[in-house]
Amino acid sequence: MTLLPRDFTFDRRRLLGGSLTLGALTLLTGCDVSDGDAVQAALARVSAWNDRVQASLFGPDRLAPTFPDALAVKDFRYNAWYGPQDAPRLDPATYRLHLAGRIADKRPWTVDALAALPQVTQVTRHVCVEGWSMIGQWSGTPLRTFLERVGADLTARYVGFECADGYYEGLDMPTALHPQTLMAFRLHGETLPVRHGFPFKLRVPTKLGFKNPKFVTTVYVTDKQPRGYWPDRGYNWFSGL
Ligand SMILES: Nc1nc2c(c(=O)[nH]1)N[C@H]1C(S)=C(S)[C@@H](COP(=O)(O)O)O[C@H]1N2
Ligand SMILES: [Mo]
Repeated sequence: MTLLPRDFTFDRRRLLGGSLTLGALTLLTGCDVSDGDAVQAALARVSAWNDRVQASLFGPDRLAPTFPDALAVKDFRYNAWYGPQDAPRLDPATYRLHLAGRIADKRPWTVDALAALPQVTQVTRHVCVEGWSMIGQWSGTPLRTFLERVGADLTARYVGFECADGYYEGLDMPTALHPQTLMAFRLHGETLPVRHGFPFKLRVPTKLGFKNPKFVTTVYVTDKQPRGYWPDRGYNWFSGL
């Protein structure tokens, strides 16, 4: 397949996301920009439209670019709405990953059991909506392998995640089953550092950084679109790259 140059992403996002002026919005939606609720409702409709267009533009099998190991940054940048010293410190002895929703075997998983799953390594670019990106090397288990192992209903529409810091996110099932979507246990060959999400983060290279939840404590399968921490604060839910 041909990989599109990165500029394409930004042009497309500008086209789909940022190019509507208030005047155009008024024309499109017929609402007055001084009417706050109507503007919010109209923006929500444009955002939902964005999600639908993106879902149809990004085939579920489209692969994110991968890079040589030498380009992976060792001291990976940290991000959350709080400082790294406040990142939740999950105890590997007592940690359990809880399973909920449309999953046949809901027995909780220990860190050791997770670590025994088959793992792959990939070098991909993480793109944060705040304006930085970085190439990293993550190792872990394809989420698909895990979902199959626990008897998740793969015909359901979404997989949701809850995190130890109160963060929450969700993926559409095609993205959850995408071959590059990993439960990442290692960063640059080492156990995932606390600030980067120990014991694991979802590494989703076809999505913006905020759709990569860290410190995951619950995975659930559902037909109802899971809410997301940043989507609840105005970002697009789909946020494909
Ligand atoms: N639990 C949790 N996951 C999270 C976040 C967070 O604040 N809490 N921030 C998201 C955002 S916006 C980014 S850019 C990445 C940052 O991951 P990193 O610290 O490993 O670079 O984590 C994502 N996942
Ligand atoms: Mo981010």
